[in-house]
Amino acid sequence: MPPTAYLIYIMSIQYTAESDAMIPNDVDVVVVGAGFGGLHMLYSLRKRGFDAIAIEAASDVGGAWYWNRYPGARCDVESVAYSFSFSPELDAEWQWSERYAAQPEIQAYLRFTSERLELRDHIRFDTHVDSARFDKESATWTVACDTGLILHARFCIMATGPISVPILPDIAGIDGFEGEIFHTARWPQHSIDFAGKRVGIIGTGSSGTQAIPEIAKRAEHLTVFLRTPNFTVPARNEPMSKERLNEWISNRSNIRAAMWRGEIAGAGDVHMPEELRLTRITAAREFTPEQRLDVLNRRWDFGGAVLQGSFQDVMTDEAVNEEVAEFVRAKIRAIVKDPVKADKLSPKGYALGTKRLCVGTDYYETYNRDNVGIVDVRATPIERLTAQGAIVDGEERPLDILILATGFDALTGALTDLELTGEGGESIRQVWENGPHTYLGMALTGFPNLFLIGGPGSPSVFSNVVMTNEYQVDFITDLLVSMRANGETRVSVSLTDQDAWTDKVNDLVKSTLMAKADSWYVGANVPGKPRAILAFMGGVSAYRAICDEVRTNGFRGFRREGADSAACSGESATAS
Ligand code: NA7
Repeated sequence: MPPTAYLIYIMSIQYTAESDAMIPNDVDVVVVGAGFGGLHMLYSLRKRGFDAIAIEAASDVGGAWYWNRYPGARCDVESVAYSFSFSPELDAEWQWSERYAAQPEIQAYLRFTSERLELRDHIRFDTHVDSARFDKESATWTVACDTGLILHARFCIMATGPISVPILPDIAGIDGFEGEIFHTARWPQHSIDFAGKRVGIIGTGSSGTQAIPEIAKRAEHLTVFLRTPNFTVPARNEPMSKERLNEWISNRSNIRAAMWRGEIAGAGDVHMPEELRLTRITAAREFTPEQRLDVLNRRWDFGGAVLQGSFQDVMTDEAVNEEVAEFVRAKIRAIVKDPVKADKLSPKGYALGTKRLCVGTDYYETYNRDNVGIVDVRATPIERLTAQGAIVDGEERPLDILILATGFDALTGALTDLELTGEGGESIRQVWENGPHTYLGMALTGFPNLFLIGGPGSPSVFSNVVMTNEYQVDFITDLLVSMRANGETRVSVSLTDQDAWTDKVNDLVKSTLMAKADSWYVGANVPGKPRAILAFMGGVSAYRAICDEVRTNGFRGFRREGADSAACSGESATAS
């Protein structure tokens, strides 16, 4: 062995031996990820006596809220709704300061949660899971990490988050650019000095839309390289008023119940007047044109993503959707003074909401600043990057900083990126070659004892993910508790049940406008990714009803076996 290789070998042994001394190698459950889903999963299992640990690639808790710390990063679900509901202690001891929480406050909330619930000693930070392999004989998972840590666990739970793998644009010359480059989803811990800098930003989804107004305030000049303009609605964020806080505290169990019934989405409507909220269950044709305009104006003024739910048929009726879309375009024309810029910013060619509606603050207003310009990269693409800037239309535009707000390999990326191998030796990458297949969005055939939280086939990004995650955590915990009580060691799902669920997920999108747009919701933003709807569109209420029914019928569809393989349970979900 050459001396350097030997040194690296020794160092890795010492590192593993020292750093992992406190972590047992054989545990009941490995939870991958310490964001909202992973933290709650860890707590829930440990509370019920399981020996569970979490592995987290970042240096702290937070998941997406650890990494996405770009200027302006803020949640588009209202803070009170974007909180855990399972813990009276957390409810009592934490107060949100704004209607929509910014990234630092959400990360602080998750740090507080991890401390208050005494979870931190059970999380291995700065550790990336490279592979997880199921061993048929022992019915255990072997989880291998980049630090050399290897864990053997009965169950493996992937709480890896729907938006955790950023994607980079394929631009010629990017490696030779000598300025600074940042991806919004890998933002550095230190603050970045934009003063006097010429900044470029690629991407105008939720991340770009939030970052642009903040960076424009500080930079000498900001060039927005715009490919597809998005529909952006004003957040109308504000400090949390005493009245709203009190209303939430005194009424939160009712509000949460209404969220579970699907009556409140949590994306702006928590404190919305009842009669305005109810328009979302009424077809647009039930209103006169004047009434419809009034509803749209009131919802626009109220702020948040509530415009998408203005009427029951916004996402299913093209004409209704176009009326709402044109309402937003009229707002853009009214706000943006330069008509050329306004036209460039006006979304066309796809229905509102089929690409995620962006919720911003002063987004369109920012384009009235003299220091903000737009390059329409469909008309004039970035030909290449040079050491000092970008060549567009044959001319070099000097740049000191380039920001990539270019999105994620959403929902599946975090799973297909690692070597996740099932009982037959096939990787998840192979079995999802034509799109993700799951049972209830929580389990998949050929991968016994593996569960997903917030993954494909669950309501995930079409819901308040905190709520959906909570439900899945409860479901999985109950299943594991029940298995332990019965002495069962292995749980799997059949291909028939998985196919039936996947068909249901795919069928739901067919009657909506969502199927027609090229969005990350259908994997269209990643070259080569199979086109398939990535999440369950039926809503949290329907999802919960289906899973409750499965649960009360002995976790139907989950085939459970004892150590001696004698005891089996969980008839097929499609058997009845
Ligand atoms: P998104 O919503 O996927 O937005 C990515 C943006 O980057 C979008 O405007 C893309 O344009 C643009 N993009 C990507 N690649 C390129 C290239 N090569 N050239 C020009 N423009 C490009 O990601 P976000 O991070 O903003 O938001 C993701 C979710 O995180 C969000 O919905 C919230 O749930 C939180 P395109 O539309 O593809 O033409």
